[in-house]
Amino acid sequence: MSGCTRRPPVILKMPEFDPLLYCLLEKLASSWQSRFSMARPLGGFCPACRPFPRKRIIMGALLESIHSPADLKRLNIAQMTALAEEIREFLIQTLSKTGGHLGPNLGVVELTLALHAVFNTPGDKLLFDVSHQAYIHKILTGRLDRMETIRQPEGLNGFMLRTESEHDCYGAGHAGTALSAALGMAVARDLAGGSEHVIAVAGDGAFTNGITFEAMNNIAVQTKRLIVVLNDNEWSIDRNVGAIARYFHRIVTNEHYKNLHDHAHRIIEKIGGKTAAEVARRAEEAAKSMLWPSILFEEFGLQYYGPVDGHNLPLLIETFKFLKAEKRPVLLHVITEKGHGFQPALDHQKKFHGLGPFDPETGETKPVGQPTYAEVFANTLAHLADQDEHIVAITAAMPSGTGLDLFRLHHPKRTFDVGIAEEHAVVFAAGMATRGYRPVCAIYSTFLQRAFDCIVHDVALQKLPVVFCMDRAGLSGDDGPTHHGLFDIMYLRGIPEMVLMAPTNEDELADMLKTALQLPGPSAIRYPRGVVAGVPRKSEPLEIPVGKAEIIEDGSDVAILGLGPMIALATELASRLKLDGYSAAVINPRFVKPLDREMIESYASRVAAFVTFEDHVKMGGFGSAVLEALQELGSSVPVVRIGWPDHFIEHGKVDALRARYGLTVEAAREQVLPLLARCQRPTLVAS
Ligand SMILES: Cc1ncc(C[n+]2csc(CCOP(=O)(O)OP(=O)(O)O)c2C)c(N)n1
Repeated sequence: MSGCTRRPPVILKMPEFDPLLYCLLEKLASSWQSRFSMARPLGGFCPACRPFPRKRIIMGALLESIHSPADLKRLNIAQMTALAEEIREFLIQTLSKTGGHLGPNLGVVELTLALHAVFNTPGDKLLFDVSHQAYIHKILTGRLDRMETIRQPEGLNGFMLRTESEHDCYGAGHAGTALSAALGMAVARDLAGGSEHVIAVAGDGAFTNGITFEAMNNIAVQTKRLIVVLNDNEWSIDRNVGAIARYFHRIVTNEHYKNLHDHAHRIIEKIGGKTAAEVARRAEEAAKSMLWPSILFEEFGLQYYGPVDGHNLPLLIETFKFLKAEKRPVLLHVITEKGHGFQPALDHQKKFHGLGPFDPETGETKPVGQPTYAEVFANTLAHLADQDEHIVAITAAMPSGTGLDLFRLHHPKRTFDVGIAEEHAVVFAAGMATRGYRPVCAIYSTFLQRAFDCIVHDVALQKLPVVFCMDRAGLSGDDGPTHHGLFDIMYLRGIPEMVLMAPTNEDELADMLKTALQLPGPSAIRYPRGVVAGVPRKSEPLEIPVGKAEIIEDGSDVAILGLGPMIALATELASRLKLDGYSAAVINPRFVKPLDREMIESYASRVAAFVTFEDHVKMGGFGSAVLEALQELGSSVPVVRIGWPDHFIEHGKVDALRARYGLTVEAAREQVLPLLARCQRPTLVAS
């Protein structure tokens, strides 16, 4: 069992993939006083070693010595290879406590080491698409000692942030931006007469995104020097989809690839001990031998190199040295394995894309107990689709996140994963709706932002009955500002024809889905990340009257409206105000649009104040809708709006951030009490 745990500095190369032989040799090597380690062949371990046994060392000696990319550059190849293993170990250990994007980062350890060994950030500009795979970049650029704070309150962000380090030249979190931003930097450099290199690393998933192709359409026209690295692991979060993914797959599985790769490998092996000029010549030879005609990229004007083994550090380093001197835009196709070196991540690719804390030995996570809103949504939709063959479900590369992989089990032919292509997803839905189908677009609130114009122009303007199911509406917590779903009310509320709902619990989510699917025009339902409220469920969802709020409790001093799960705060505030001697109404608005104006009018004539709670920015949100309605009704009853301020909210724990920004019962009470005291006598005096 101990055969897989050694990671000392001298590297032996294994010619063939044979896990059993590998482990035997490794055991032998370890008995030679740990002087040797071997580059593990791609994927898999011998049966005796599963699951991957590891001696838990938080930080190896090499890793400890890395405080900046300059420290990395002082290491030789053997040390860098050993460092790669130390980094893997460190990532597994650290993320087992913090959670995070383990699989993507394990896949780019060698790639990131090679990039930092060859290029010089912050002078050279290194961009990662989405940047969920930038943990190694963070480690190498002076953030090693803070890695254990990643995604934790006050800690490092899980993505690249321009404010976090001078080495983070571009922030991201949404997919498809790296090539455009890199081109912008390259063109800015050209205009300013600079000489820095610009390198964009983007996954094969990012190449399903329109913006990536919009950038490719421009690269060769705009600059002569830009390096694009296609990090191809055949996975998005789920398996990558579409023609581009198939195209990449065909390149990689082509029989010539292996021959070319072996040839390049031999050349690189022979480089050791040569003069600088000879090294350069050999590197060029190696890179050229990786030239493989790719009509797609060549037509875009990018010189294509690859595919190369993304876990072969010497090969990557020599290739980047060669590409650095290229005087035309290039694309290097790198083949990596998501989760490389950690068997549980290889066995469960989707789960290890991004996850919470896990057992570092087995990869197991704690069961969540309650179902999630995503699961309730998907199961309800599957049930409704059993009764209506026109219901179809669309996801933009998030079948597991949105729950649609559950729907797909029941209705595989009516499930469409279109890749990371939110705009296309919406227009595709519009097209299906024109032909009598009832498309449901399951897209996270934050990613639907991409498709705003398509919702307006293609869906709403044509009054098409597309339903938008927005998971992760509200604060997303650990992921931070790129992923908080805090703007959807603001961007949907102003669209004519739109019906916008927010359920307070899972049973109401099912009712709203049923209701939405009966509507003649567009609608949207926003619901939060995570597990449901845990209320009893009806056996059949019921339609609810459109534009009608639910009065949970009547009252005459103050009307408290809690949108969606924020109803819990509304109920609690009502209890507190009752203790203060006030009569508080608790209202579940259900609809942001159309707003229940009758209800608002009726309370406006009775109460001294309204309070609105929403997990959304205040500006343009639900409280603003109430204010507008009151103004149009000619009422001057004040509204205390509790929501997120005009400020990008950092990552952290939801409760702590709510407390910091005043989304609490206490904060609401402090604001409303003076209004009640001024306008209304307490109806009850608490003893
Ligand atoms: C616009 C947008 N839609 C969806 C996502 C969710 N998402 C995050 S990473 C990812 C997959 C990216 O795949 P790839 O680019 O191949 O990178 P890998 O994780 O495989 O390294 C997706 C769909 C996102 N970040 N942005």
